[in-house]
Amino acid sequence: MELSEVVISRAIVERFMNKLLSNLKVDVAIVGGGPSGLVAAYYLAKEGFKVSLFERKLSIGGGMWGGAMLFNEIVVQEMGREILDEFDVGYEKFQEGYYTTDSVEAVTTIASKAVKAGAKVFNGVTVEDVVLKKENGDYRVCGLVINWTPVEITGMHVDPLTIESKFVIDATGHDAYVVSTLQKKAGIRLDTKTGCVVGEKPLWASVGEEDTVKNSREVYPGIYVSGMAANAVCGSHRMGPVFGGMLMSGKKIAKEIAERLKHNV
Ligand code: 48H
Ligand code: FE2
Repeated sequence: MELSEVVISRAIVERFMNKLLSNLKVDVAIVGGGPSGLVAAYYLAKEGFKVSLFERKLSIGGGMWGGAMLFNEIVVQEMGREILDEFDVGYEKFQEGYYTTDSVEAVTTIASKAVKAGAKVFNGVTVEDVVLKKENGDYRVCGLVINWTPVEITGMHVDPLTIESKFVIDATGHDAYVVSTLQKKAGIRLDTKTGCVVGEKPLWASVGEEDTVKNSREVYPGIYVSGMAANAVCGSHRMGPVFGGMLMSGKKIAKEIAERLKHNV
Protein backbone atom coordinates (compact mmCIF):
# COMPACT_ATOMS: atom_id res chain seq x y z
CA MET A 1 0.00 0.00 0.00
CA GLU A 2 1.25 3.44 -0.92
CA LEU A 3 1.31 5.49 2.28
CA SER A 4 -0.25 8.94 2.18
CA GLU A 5 1.64 11.59 4.11
CA VAL A 6 -1.54 13.63 4.33
CA VAL A 7 -3.44 10.75 5.97
CA ILE A 8 -0.62 10.25 8.47
CA SER A 9 -0.69 13.93 9.39
CA ARG A 10 -4.50 14.04 9.52
CA ALA A 11 -4.59 10.96 11.78
CA ILE A 12 -2.24 12.58 14.27
CA VAL A 13 -3.87 16.00 14.24
CA GLU A 14 -7.42 14.62 14.54
CA ARG A 15 -6.58 12.09 17.24
CA PHE A 16 -4.62 14.60 19.31
CA MET A 17 -7.28 17.27 19.02
CA ASN A 18 -9.97 14.81 20.11
CA LYS A 19 -7.83 13.76 23.08
CA LEU A 20 -7.26 17.37 24.09
CA LEU A 21 -10.91 18.33 23.57
CA SER A 22 -12.12 15.48 25.75
CA ASN A 23 -9.67 16.49 28.50
CA LEU A 24 -10.53 20.18 28.71
CA LYS A 25 -12.79 19.34 31.64
CA VAL A 26 -11.61 16.62 34.03
CA ASP A 27 -12.11 15.40 37.57
CA VAL A 28 -8.44 15.65 38.51
CA ALA A 29 -5.62 17.51 36.77
CA ILE A 30 -2.18 16.40 37.90
CA VAL A 31 0.93 18.53 37.36
CA GLY A 32 4.11 16.47 37.10
CA GLY A 33 4.75 12.90 36.04
CA GLY A 34 7.18 11.86 38.76
CA PRO A 35 6.48 8.88 41.05
CA SER A 36 3.89 10.59 43.27
CA GLY A 37 1.95 12.05 40.33
CA LEU A 38 1.95 8.79 38.38
CA VAL A 39 0.80 6.73 41.37
CA ALA A 40 -2.00 9.21 42.11
CA ALA A 41 -3.02 9.13 38.42
CA TYR A 42 -3.21 5.34 38.47
CA TYR A 43 -5.40 5.02 41.57
CA LEU A 44 -7.78 7.78 40.48
CA ALA A 45 -8.12 6.49 36.91
CA LYS A 46 -8.64 2.94 38.20
CA GLU A 47 -11.62 4.23 40.23
CA GLY A 48 -13.11 5.51 36.97
CA PHE A 49 -12.39 9.22 37.41
CA LYS A 50 -11.30 11.39 34.51
CA VAL A 51 -7.64 12.18 35.09
CA SER A 52 -5.16 14.10 33.00
CA LEU A 53 -1.50 14.58 33.81
CA PHE A 54 0.65 17.40 32.41
CA GLU A 55 4.40 16.94 32.24
CA ARG A 56 6.84 19.68 31.26
CA LYS A 57 9.43 17.29 29.85
CA LEU A 58 9.12 14.84 26.98
CA SER A 59 9.49 11.93 29.38
CA ILE A 60 7.47 11.10 32.45
CA GLY A 61 9.17 9.53 35.48
CA GLY A 62 10.64 12.66 37.09
CA GLY A 63 13.48 11.99 39.49
CA MET A 64 13.12 8.23 39.45
CA TRP A 65 14.97 7.46 36.18
CA GLY A 66 18.39 8.35 37.48
CA GLY A 67 18.29 6.42 40.76
CA ALA A 68 20.92 8.14 42.86
CA MET A 69 23.87 9.91 41.27
CA LEU A 70 22.90 8.09 38.07
CA PHE A 71 23.24 4.65 39.70
CA ASN A 72 19.91 3.53 38.30
CA GLU A 73 18.66 1.60 41.32
CA ILE A 74 16.27 2.96 43.93
CA VAL A 75 15.53 1.91 47.49
CA VAL A 76 11.99 1.34 48.68
CA GLN A 77 11.51 0.67 52.36
CA GLU A 78 8.75 -1.39 53.97
CA MET A 79 6.36 1.56 53.60
CA GLY A 80 6.23 1.43 49.82
CA ARG A 81 6.55 -2.30 49.29
CA GLU A 82 2.77 -2.84 48.97
CA ILE A 83 2.77 -0.48 45.98
CA LEU A 84 5.60 -2.34 44.25
CA ASP A 85 3.47 -5.49 44.72
CA GLU A 86 0.29 -3.81 43.49
CA PHE A 87 2.04 -2.48 40.38
CA ASP A 88 3.98 -5.71 39.86
CA VAL A 89 7.35 -3.94 39.91
CA GLY A 90 10.12 -6.49 40.51
CA TYR A 91 12.34 -5.91 43.55
CA GLU A 92 14.95 -7.63 45.71
CA LYS A 93 15.38 -7.62 49.44
CA PHE A 94 18.67 -5.96 50.38
CA GLN A 95 18.32 -6.43 54.13
CA GLU A 96 15.40 -6.38 56.58
CA GLY A 97 13.13 -3.46 55.63
CA TYR A 98 15.14 -2.33 52.57
CA TYR A 99 14.25 -3.36 49.02
CA THR A 100 15.85 -2.29 45.77
CA THR A 101 14.38 -2.02 42.30
CA ASP A 102 15.79 -1.09 38.92
CA SER A 103 14.69 2.51 38.42
CA VAL A 104 13.91 1.98 34.73
CA GLU A 105 11.64 -0.95 35.57
CA ALA A 106 9.95 1.10 38.29
CA VAL A 107 9.27 4.10 36.02
CA THR A 108 8.13 2.13 32.99
CA THR A 109 5.88 -0.25 34.94
CA ILE A 110 4.21 2.45 37.05
CA ALA A 111 3.75 4.74 34.03
CA SER A 112 2.32 1.92 31.94
CA LYS A 113 -0.20 0.97 34.65
CA ALA A 114 -1.31 4.61 35.01
CA VAL A 115 -1.85 4.97 31.27
CA LYS A 116 -3.59 1.60 30.92
CA ALA A 117 -5.90 2.55 33.81
CA GLY A 118 -7.06 5.48 31.67
CA ALA A 119 -5.02 8.48 32.82
CA LYS A 120 -4.25 10.75 29.86
CA VAL A 121 -0.72 12.12 29.77
CA PHE A 122 0.15 15.35 27.99
CA ASN A 123 3.92 15.58 27.79
CA GLY A 124 5.89 18.59 26.62
CA VAL A 125 3.27 20.74 28.33
CA THR A 126 4.14 23.20 31.08
CA VAL A 127 1.65 24.31 33.68
CA GLU A 128 2.29 28.01 34.08
CA ASP A 129 -0.54 29.00 36.42
CA VAL A 130 -3.85 27.91 37.93
CA VAL A 131 -7.41 29.11 37.42
CA LEU A 132 -8.58 30.73 40.68
CA LYS A 133 -12.23 31.73 41.05
CA LYS A 134 -14.70 32.77 43.72
CA GLU A 135 -17.41 30.15 44.18
CA ASN A 136 -20.16 30.73 46.76
CA GLY A 137 -18.12 33.56 48.27
CA ASP A 138 -14.83 31.63 48.64
CA TYR A 139 -11.84 31.39 46.35
CA ARG A 140 -11.01 27.97 44.95
CA VAL A 141 -8.52 26.53 42.46
CA CYS A 142 -10.65 25.34 39.54
CA GLY A 143 -8.11 24.31 36.93
CA LEU A 144 -4.79 24.76 35.18
CA VAL A 145 -3.23 27.19 32.74
CA ILE A 146 -1.11 25.30 30.21
CA ASN A 147 1.31 26.06 27.43
CA TRP A 148 3.80 24.15 25.28
CA THR A 149 7.15 23.80 27.02
CA PRO A 150 9.04 25.10 23.93
CA VAL A 151 6.94 28.27 24.15
CA GLU A 152 8.07 28.66 27.77
CA ILE A 153 11.72 27.91 26.91
CA THR A 154 11.89 30.31 23.98
CA GLY A 155 10.06 33.01 25.92
CA MET A 156 7.61 33.61 23.07
CA HIS A 157 4.65 35.74 24.03
CA VAL A 158 1.92 33.18 23.35
CA ASP A 159 -1.17 33.03 25.52
CA PRO A 160 -2.07 29.72 27.14
CA LEU A 161 -5.09 27.41 27.18
CA THR A 162 -6.94 26.30 30.30
CA ILE A 163 -8.11 23.00 31.78
CA GLU A 164 -11.09 22.88 34.15
CA SER A 165 -10.82 20.41 37.01
CA LYS A 166 -12.55 19.59 40.29
CA PHE A 167 -9.16 19.05 41.92
CA VAL A 168 -5.56 19.89 41.05
CA ILE A 169 -2.55 17.98 42.34
CA ASP A 170 0.82 19.75 42.54
CA ALA A 171 3.24 16.85 42.01
CA THR A 172 6.04 19.04 40.65
CA GLY A 173 8.73 17.84 43.08
CA HIS A 174 11.28 20.06 44.85
CA ASP A 175 10.06 23.31 43.22
CA ALA A 176 6.40 22.90 44.24
CA TYR A 177 5.90 25.11 41.23
CA VAL A 178 2.12 25.32 41.16
CA VAL A 179 1.49 26.13 44.82
CA SER A 180 4.48 28.51 44.94
CA THR A 181 3.16 30.39 41.91
CA LEU A 182 -0.37 30.49 43.34
CA GLN A 183 0.84 31.89 46.64
CA LYS A 184 3.12 34.47 45.00
CA LYS A 185 0.53 35.70 42.52
CA ALA A 186 -2.64 35.56 44.58
CA GLY A 187 -1.14 36.35 47.98
CA ILE A 188 -3.46 33.78 49.54
CA ARG A 189 -2.96 31.96 52.88
CA LEU A 190 -2.08 28.32 52.52
CA ASP A 191 -2.93 25.68 55.11
CA THR A 192 0.67 25.47 56.37
CA LYS A 193 2.21 26.58 59.66
CA THR A 194 3.24 29.96 58.22
CA GLY A 195 0.42 30.36 55.71
CA CYS A 196 3.12 30.42 53.00
CA VAL A 197 5.33 27.89 51.21
CA VAL A 198 7.60 27.00 54.14
CA GLY A 199 10.46 25.53 52.05
CA GLU A 200 12.40 22.28 51.98
CA LYS A 201 14.78 21.32 54.82
CA PRO A 202 18.10 19.42 54.48
CA LEU A 203 18.25 15.67 54.07
CA TRP A 204 16.92 13.34 56.81
CA ALA A 205 15.62 10.11 55.32
CA SER A 206 13.34 8.84 58.12
CA VAL A 207 11.63 12.12 58.93
CA GLY A 208 11.45 13.23 55.30
CA GLU A 209 9.75 9.97 54.34
CA GLU A 210 7.19 10.00 57.16
CA ASP A 211 6.42 13.66 56.54
CA THR A 212 5.99 13.31 52.78
CA VAL A 213 2.96 11.15 53.42
CA LYS A 214 1.61 13.28 56.30
CA ASN A 215 2.07 16.50 54.30
CA SER A 216 0.30 15.14 51.21
CA ARG A 217 -3.02 16.92 51.53
CA GLU A 218 -5.15 19.83 50.37
CA VAL A 219 -3.23 23.04 51.15
CA TYR A 220 -5.74 25.44 49.61
CA PRO A 221 -9.31 24.78 48.43
CA GLY A 222 -9.09 22.68 45.26
CA ILE A 223 -5.35 21.99 45.30
CA TYR A 224 -3.43 19.09 46.85
CA VAL A 225 0.31 18.61 47.16
CA SER A 226 2.08 15.27 46.85
CA GLY A 227 5.58 13.81 47.05
CA MET A 228 8.54 16.16 47.36
CA ALA A 229 6.28 19.16 46.73
CA ALA A 230 4.37 18.29 49.92
CA ASN A 231 7.54 18.60 52.00
CA ALA A 232 8.65 21.75 50.19
CA VAL A 233 5.28 23.43 50.80
CA CYS A 234 4.87 22.25 54.40
CA GLY A 235 8.52 22.63 55.42
CA SER A 236 10.03 19.21 55.93
CA HIS A 237 13.19 17.36 55.02
CA ARG A 238 14.31 15.89 51.73
CA MET A 239 15.01 12.19 52.04
CA GLY A 240 17.51 11.21 49.34
CA PRO A 241 17.00 8.26 46.97
CA VAL A 242 14.36 6.36 48.94
CA PHE A 243 10.97 6.23 47.26
CA GLY A 244 8.43 4.54 49.57
CA GLY A 245 7.11 7.90 50.71
CA MET A 246 6.66 9.19 47.13
CA LEU A 247 4.61 6.13 46.21
CA MET A 248 2.48 6.18 49.38
CA SER A 249 1.93 9.90 49.02
CA GLY A 250 0.32 9.44 45.60
CA LYS A 251 -1.85 6.62 46.90
CA LYS A 252 -2.96 8.58 49.97
CA ILE A 253 -4.20 11.63 48.11
CA ALA A 254 -5.79 9.54 45.36
CA LYS A 255 -7.87 7.83 48.06
CA GLU A 256 -8.85 11.13 49.69
CA ILE A 257 -9.75 12.81 46.41
CA ALA A 258 -11.70 9.74 45.24
CA GLU A 259 -13.80 9.84 48.44
CA ARG A 260 -14.55 13.52 47.93
CA LEU A 261 -15.46 13.03 44.29
CA LYS A 262 -17.75 10.13 45.17
CA HIS A 263 -19.55 12.17 47.82
CA ASN A 264 -19.33 15.45 45.92
CA VAL A 265 -17.68 17.35 48.79
C1 48H B 1 4.52 20.51 34.20
C2 48H B 1 6.20 20.08 35.72
C3 48H B 1 6.20 21.42 36.14
C4 48H B 1 5.27 22.32 35.52
C5 48H B 1 7.72 20.38 37.27
O1 48H B 1 10.50 15.58 40.96
P1 48H B 1 9.55 14.48 40.68
O2 48H B 1 10.09 13.13 40.53
O3 48H B 1 8.39 14.54 41.82
P2 48H B 1 7.91 13.54 43.00
O4 48H B 1 7.58 14.41 44.14
O5 48H B 1 6.87 12.63 42.51
O6 48H B 1 9.20 12.68 43.35
C6 48H B 1 10.30 13.26 43.95
C7 48H B 1 11.54 12.40 43.72
O7 48H B 1 11.79 12.21 42.35
C8 48H B 1 12.71 13.09 44.35
O8 48H B 1 13.17 14.10 43.79
C9 48H B 1 13.24 12.66 45.62
C10 48H B 1 12.74 11.45 46.32
N1 48H B 1 14.19 13.41 46.12
C11 48H B 1 14.84 13.28 47.38
C12 48H B 1 16.02 14.23 47.48
O9 48H B 1 16.59 14.29 48.59
O10 48H B 1 16.39 14.89 46.47
O11 48H B 1 8.72 14.82 39.38
C13 48H B 1 8.17 16.09 39.18
C14 48H B 1 7.79 16.22 37.71
C15 48H B 1 9.02 16.32 36.80
O12 48H B 1 8.91 15.36 35.78
C16 48H B 1 8.96 17.74 36.26
O13 48H B 1 9.44 17.86 34.94
C17 48H B 1 7.48 18.04 36.35
O14 48H B 1 7.06 17.42 37.56
N2 48H B 1 7.15 19.47 36.45
N3 48H B 1 5.39 19.62 34.78
N4 48H B 1 4.46 21.82 34.56
N5 48H B 1 5.20 23.60 35.86
N6 48H B 1 7.15 21.59 37.10
FE1 FE2 C 1 15.12 14.78 44.64
